[in-house]
Amino acid sequence: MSNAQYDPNNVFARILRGEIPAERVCDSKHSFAFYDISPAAPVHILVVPRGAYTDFHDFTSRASNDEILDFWKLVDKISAEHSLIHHGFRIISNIGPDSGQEVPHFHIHMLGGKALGPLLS
Ligand code: DGP
Repeated sequence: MSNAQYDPNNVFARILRGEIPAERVCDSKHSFAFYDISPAAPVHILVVPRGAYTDFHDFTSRASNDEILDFWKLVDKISAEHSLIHHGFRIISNIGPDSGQEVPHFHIHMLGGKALGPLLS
């Protein structure tokens, strides 16, 4: 996906603008983390950049180094503060149509809180 296709009214853009509520986990200068509305594991956190990026490729190719570092540092901070790092956890990002990406604003899923089993089971 290219940024030309970015929909400024996608649900995560609306959460970032405060137009619809979300259960905040934590945030940083360039990134925001909140709980998934339909959790697939006991801990299911979504992390998004504040900037308008459609997916992982769009983010990685267009975001500044500061934004990219801020994003992954926040992921690491959450993994430590939510005890995910001690027992293990999974990071997933759906990218484009074949992945089933529903929300066209780059995000990662942080899943944990139980033994997750094989990825494709
Ligand atoms: P994906 O398929 O990777 O685009 O996953 C989108 C996720 O976003 C999905 O797990 C459900 C979650 N989600 C969708 N709408 C909302 C919402 O309004 N609030 C929150 N917190 N999560 C949402």
